Amino acid sequence: FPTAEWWRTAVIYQIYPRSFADGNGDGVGDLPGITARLDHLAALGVDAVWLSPFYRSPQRDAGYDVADYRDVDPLFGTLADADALIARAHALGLRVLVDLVPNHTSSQHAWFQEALAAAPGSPERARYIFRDGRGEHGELPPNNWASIFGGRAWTRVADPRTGAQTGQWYLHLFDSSQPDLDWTNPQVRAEFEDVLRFWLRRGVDGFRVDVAHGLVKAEGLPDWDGQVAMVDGADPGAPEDGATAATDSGPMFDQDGVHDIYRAWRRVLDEFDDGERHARALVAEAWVEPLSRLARYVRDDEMQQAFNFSFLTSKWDAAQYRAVITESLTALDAVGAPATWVLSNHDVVRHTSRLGLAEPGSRPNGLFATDPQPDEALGLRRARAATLLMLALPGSAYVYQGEELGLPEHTTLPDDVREDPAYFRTEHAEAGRDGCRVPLPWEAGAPGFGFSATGATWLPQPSGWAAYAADAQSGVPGSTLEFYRAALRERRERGLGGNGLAWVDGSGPDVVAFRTLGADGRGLVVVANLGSTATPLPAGARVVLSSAPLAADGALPADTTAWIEAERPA
Ligand code: ISL
Repeated sequence: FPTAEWWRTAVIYQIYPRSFADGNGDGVGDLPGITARLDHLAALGVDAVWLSPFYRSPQRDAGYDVADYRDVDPLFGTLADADALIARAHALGLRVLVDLVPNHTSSQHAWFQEALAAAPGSPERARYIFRDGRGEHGELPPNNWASIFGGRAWTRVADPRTGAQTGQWYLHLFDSSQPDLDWTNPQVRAEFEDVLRFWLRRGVDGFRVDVAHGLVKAEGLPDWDGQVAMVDGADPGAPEDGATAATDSGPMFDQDGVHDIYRAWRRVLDEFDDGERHARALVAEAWVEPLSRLARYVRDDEMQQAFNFSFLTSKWDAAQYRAVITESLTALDAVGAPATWVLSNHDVVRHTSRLGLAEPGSRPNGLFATDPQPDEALGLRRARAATLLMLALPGSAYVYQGEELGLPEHTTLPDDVREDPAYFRTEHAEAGRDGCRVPLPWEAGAPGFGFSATGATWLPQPSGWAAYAADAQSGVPGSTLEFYRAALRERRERGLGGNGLAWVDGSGPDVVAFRTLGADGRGLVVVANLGSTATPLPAGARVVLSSAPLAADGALPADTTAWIEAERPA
């Protein structure tokens, strides 16, 4: 591996294990399935993979409900399979990040089972957030907090002495099967530091930290009347120039005390530094605004990266893109951390579909069959344009599995196959996130498009997905897969991502244009046309890559990005 700070410019590919590839034919993806398909990722040209949780879990929230942090769920394989995956990835030059879920455990975790059996005030209960209820008989929840998945954030338990449902309440920011840990408890801190060491010893290169902004709650758990939302959609009240608005994240998120936890984790990772401090990375999943607040998670003695969701939640609007990019670079430069860019993940509507909606920010948490259907051709065109823009930006970029195939959201899932707790807890007001979690199509002609040898898939795939299959696109000029491969190859060869950018003006309000410089000293001009009419490129422009063919007269069509060789270094 070339540098200790590989993550500064890395392209990191998110694997959602249950939907990537199935090795044992049961219709659910697994670790051996992933290992067998890692060549696809090496050929794609990414630097690292991040695996969503594969730990022992009752799968009430697709593995984000962990019952044992030191074991692999039988659904996904064994610890030996995890070791084999890590070894194969490293042999291919891919770093491996694993997901860590520290905000809550599964209710099936041994600690929570012990807590249920123990008395109020016991050390067992003190690892979680148990409180007496309000009201004369404790029949009202301790405060008014709502779960991010809908419904209240508290569940009442049985009194362990009588067995009657008259006991204390426990806090769960997510599903009731995901009780929140109490991070003021030193046992909790010690346990997770040990879990980090467990996976570091197995060779992982770092961790994506789930709900990193949620671990510490405001003292006294005060009532709050603000809105919790799973994903912030385009805020209708946001300023037109697109700058992200400061939001009050409430007493459950982004408390100052959370940073001590990450400073301690940083020291744990440094124990494994092999003389290359910072080679092992921590990545915060933190929906925190404004970006100057997010930047606090990536100070030098904390994490290396934080997902910057402002790009994902941006409208298809050049002014907003420019504002988001400027604001991101400014906030992160101030702390010496790389910017990160994300367009999709397992929690949001795939950007191919999102960008084909009349209002790209609407319904971030899943689409119903009854919603206005996205224009898939337009969405894919914009998705490719957004990707080419993203891959030239300074910093690190994330690719969610299937994005390289141009996969759209599954917008017509039958309701009876949905599994996301958000669908149930909102009483179907939210469709939930299943539509972006559909098993990948690998082979156009095989049952289940080659996801598993038996053709089984845990969620149904749309019948039209043969055209998206990896083997149908591989080697086909102009396919989305070949487009991603070309862009990633070019990014790598030039060493893009490590330098800043300089805005290029003069192309009109609907164009985002900038110059940047590769590590090889070659300059690149990036022009993204987010408007509805073609825009001319500079005379004699040498186009390195474009997200769609140029017009006959050489102009850059609507919803298209081009990379142009810069005559002079940027
Ligand atoms: O906190 C939020 C808004 O302020 C949410 O957006 C939250 O950060 C997000 O829902 C967290 O998602 C992660 O944790 C969940 C899990 O269901 C998701 O899949 C995961 O990405 C609970 O573990």
